[in-house]
Amino acid sequence: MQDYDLIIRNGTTVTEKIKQKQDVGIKYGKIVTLGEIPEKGIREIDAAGKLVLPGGIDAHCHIEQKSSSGIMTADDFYSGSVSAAYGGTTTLLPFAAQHRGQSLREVVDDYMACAKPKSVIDYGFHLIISDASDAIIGQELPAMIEDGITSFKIYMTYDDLKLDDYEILNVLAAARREQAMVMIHAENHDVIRWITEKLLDQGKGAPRYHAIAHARIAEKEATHRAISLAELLDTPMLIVHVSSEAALNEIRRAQERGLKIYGETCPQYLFLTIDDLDKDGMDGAMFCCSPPPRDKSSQEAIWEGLIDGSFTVFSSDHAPYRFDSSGKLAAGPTPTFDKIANGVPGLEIRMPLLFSEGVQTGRMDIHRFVEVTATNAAKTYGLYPRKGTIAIGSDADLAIWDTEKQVEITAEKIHDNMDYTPYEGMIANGWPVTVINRGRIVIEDEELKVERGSGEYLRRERPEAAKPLGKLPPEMDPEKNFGAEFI
Ligand code: DUC
Ligand code: ZN
Ligand code: ZN
Repeated sequence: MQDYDLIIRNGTTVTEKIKQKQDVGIKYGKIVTLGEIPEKGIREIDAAGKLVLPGGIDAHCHIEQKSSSGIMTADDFYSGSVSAAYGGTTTLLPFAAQHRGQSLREVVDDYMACAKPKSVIDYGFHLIISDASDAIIGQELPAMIEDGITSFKIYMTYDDLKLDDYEILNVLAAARREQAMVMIHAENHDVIRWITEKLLDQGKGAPRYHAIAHARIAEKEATHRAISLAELLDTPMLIVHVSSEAALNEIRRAQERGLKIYGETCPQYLFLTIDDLDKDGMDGAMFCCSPPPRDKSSQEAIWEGLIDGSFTVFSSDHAPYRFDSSGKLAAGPTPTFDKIANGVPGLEIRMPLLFSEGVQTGRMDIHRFVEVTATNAAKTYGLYPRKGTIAIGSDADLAIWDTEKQVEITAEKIHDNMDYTPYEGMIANGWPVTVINRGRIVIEDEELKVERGSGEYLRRERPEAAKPLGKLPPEMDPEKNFGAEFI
């Protein structure tokens, strides 16, 4: 005879593979029974007519993070986690960002001090590595990975973040040894710098020129180069925030050749275009992010990649800078595009907009939706099967979706700390009405039900997805050409 803290009755559960009408029994924060449950629970929820999906994992978001040019995101761990929860997300993986000269331990300790008292849902950290010195890569990084921070992001652009190819190789070799997942921002820095200079010389500084400077070819070239470096050292890699068909095709080609190359895309590449950057006055600044939204045909290509399995994860890349002097307009009321903080918010709308425009329109299979919003992130970042699925023994992280509920997206309704949303006026058909994290009801009846700081830190496993193939290209054969193991 089981006793239950919570039973969700009569709902239809959906995982990456199975859709089934069944009850979910929860005890001590875990799923303990799936099927018909005769006993009573201390608390019961009737989910008749609703879908019960795994809580979302947002594997790319910037929360309480200072940009490399010193601008603070508008959301801290409280407002960020609350907003994510309202949109059906139960796990966050934001970035503990190293600025050059900082030790990784210090960065992580400081970030933990931000997150612990505030987050209302569970969270882990990726690192951002901007200093690829021997001490960082050789000693500090392995120690952090050993401690459960088993993924990190590196950049090929931005003056204060970018690594050159030599440094990237050093980082990849370390990731391979440690079985950590490398995430990479792939844009060619010098192409962007060159076009930017020419545009500014011609007096073309309006927000729309941001999208011209961040040319598709800069993204394609860097994606190709990043994949080549990863192939050289047989190191798995995930290309973040892919915006264009050309970059997507580089990823597809690598996957077809059997490489462990993964791709991520985000709402801004499905729902926004370059026309949004061309709004009156400075309004286009609200849509400036990198890479930028492209044209309609790119949108279509990105949708295809998400549906056909080319992309592994769908993340928000929430990078919230308010439309005022604390954020987008920090460099003055009419900055040129190169001085506008890069990023758009998206924590809360990530899943509802994809559900509405993908699943409800019949374009995207519901299992694929679950995969890209939750399961694959858990697998890619060492959280599976604790997170990202509905299975006995997994954390009870669930979102109960009312497929009939229509929500008009407005900045006023969204629970982040932003003064705008790029998706103002869009209608989401379907919304997660009850959100549960480790068995705790976080959102119910449009209200937050948990305390600040009640989310838990997640120490992560080394991801299976980050395991090298074990097959180096012939010229890198250590036996033949080097005489010893060298990476
Ligand atoms: N890269 C990100 O990952 N997020 C926001 C801006 C950027 O360049
Ligand atoms: Zn980036
Ligand atoms: Zn980002």
